Amino acid sequence: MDKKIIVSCLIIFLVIHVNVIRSDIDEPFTVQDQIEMYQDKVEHWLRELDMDLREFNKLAASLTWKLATTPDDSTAEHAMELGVARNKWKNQVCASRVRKYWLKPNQKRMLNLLCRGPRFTEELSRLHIEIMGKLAQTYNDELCFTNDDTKTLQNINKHDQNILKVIYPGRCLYGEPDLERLMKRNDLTAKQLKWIWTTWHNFVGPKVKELYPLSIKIQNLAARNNGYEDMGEIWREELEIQNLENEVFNLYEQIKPLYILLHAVIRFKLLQKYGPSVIDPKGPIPIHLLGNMWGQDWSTLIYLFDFGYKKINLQANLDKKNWTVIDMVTAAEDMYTSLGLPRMTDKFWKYSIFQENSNTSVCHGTAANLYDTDDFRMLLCAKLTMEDFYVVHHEMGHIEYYMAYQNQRPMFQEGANSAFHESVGDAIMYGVMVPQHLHRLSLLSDSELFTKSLDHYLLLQQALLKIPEIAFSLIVDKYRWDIFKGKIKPKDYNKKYWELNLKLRGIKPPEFRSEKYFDAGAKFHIPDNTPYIRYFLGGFIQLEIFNSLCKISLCGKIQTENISSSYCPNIPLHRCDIYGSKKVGKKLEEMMKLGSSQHWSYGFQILTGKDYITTKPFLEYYQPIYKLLKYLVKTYNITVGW
Ligand code: X8Z
Ligand code: ZN
Repeated sequence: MDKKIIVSCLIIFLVIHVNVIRSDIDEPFTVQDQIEMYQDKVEHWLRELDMDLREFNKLAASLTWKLATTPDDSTAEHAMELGVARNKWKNQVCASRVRKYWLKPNQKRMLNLLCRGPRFTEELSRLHIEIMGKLAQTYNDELCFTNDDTKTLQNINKHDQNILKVIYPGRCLYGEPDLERLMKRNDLTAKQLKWIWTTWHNFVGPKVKELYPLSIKIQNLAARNNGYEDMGEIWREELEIQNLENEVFNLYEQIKPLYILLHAVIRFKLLQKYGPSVIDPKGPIPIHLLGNMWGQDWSTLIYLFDFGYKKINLQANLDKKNWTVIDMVTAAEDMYTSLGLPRMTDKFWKYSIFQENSNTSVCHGTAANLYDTDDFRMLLCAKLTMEDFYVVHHEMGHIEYYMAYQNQRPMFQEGANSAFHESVGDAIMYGVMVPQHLHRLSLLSDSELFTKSLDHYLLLQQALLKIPEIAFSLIVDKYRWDIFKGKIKPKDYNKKYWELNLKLRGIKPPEFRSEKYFDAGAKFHIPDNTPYIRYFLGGFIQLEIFNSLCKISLCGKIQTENISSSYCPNIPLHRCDIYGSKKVGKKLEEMMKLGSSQHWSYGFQILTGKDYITTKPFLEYYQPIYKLLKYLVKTYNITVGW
């Protein structure tokens, strides 16, 4: 649609729909009558706002998709005009005088959700959109190697010049997925890994730092303009958890013993591989050795463990299957539909992008809700790997959530909160990573299914993915909350980032990193300005959900502490096969279809029988790994801590 048409349509909406409820109600009625009439009037107004929102959401989603896949200047301009118009509309709607105490609870909730958050003036909103666009683009820039780059690499590669065949002068690579994938290779030397890590961080961090402090200032101005202390307060408010800042540290303390043991054992294994000249046996782990650019997912390090004479290797089994990426998506869809959840739509199959080399601008896994009938899409640059098999399930979880709440009014077409949205796919993935289902997918052979060490192998695979992610996600947002508060200043960005890494997860950079760099800026969600504590909370919520789904599949209903069924088999959580249970899908859908119409605790109660998040299922699931790690520490006299 032409930009001018969009904007003029929006202005018509504004004139019609804003301030309708300003007129006062006539007197000769009882208070109850007046309240009811007022509520009706407000309802009428809200229905009109619904229409506006539906239109805004649809236009914004289609522009965001275009920007992520085939960006051009005119789409960016449209997105800017739409953003400014949406902001103006919100400011006007939220300036309306409303008697909140007379509203129905859902009306109050709708207006609260709509009017919370930053308040941008038009000028600020333009600047904000422009800066955010540039920041996000920085992350997607290609890194083209010069002669000098390749020379330094050749010095490193004295003995094996060709191992990094992909890097030569003039060659261009992306951070995601190209360099990210190189960091996962276990055939590279520590020096090569360090080279890749520093090349990416040196390339992207400084560019992000040029704009980042300004982006913080703009967001804080808009936050204060609506009565908040800073933007961090707004980010936390979205989760609707009292005292979130303390609560997350409280949760982390409970799983820290597990993290510290995993850290100790991994450091020990890396020490065996690289030797004490590369890794200090008692100190923090250098980040480039962890099999992941950001040290957030250590699952590629599973090869360091020996599980007896019969080595299980899921990746090797996946390779043998000759699947395409599409087959992976179909297998994920089959998992969801087996639970009675809806299939992916025709538009999903028509418009989604799954493959690597698809020439999209963004390669970070994304699930898009186009807010148009049956239009849900996935954007991935996937290869046939177990990691991408996980990402496919993760993104499909978002899409099932979109589908479940599509009949809610537009303001409630969101997750219960962002952490719930991040949890659905991962809860289902816990159900995929059980022996029975992997065997069903022929990712485990008949004989492997009865291997003694299978449980340990699968649990360790999950532990290496999930436990480091929890520590990382806490750092990423603690860091940004402190930046928003002004406790961390631009001149200390890097120092403070590495201090947090050292303190909370015992990880250090490959070498001293000056303030010329901005290493946090080399992670997608920083230039993309996406809050990250959702993944921290999600780490616990997904196991709360999976635990409950498991009980439903086994016993037909949820088990609460007080009421437990007398006839319910006691199967360990990591062996719970939920595939095919329609009751599971029904219960999950019951929670998901609420969208954001209720506080998250309401849906959580339906699903789990309680209204608060604990670490209990998490600790229960990883209990065998905790024991295994303790055993390894004792047997090999491994140093713990850093
Ligand atoms: O960003 C994602 C998803 C999209 S919501 C692919 N994740 C986090 C990350 O990659 O850093 C999933 C796990 C953590
Ligand atoms: Zn996600």
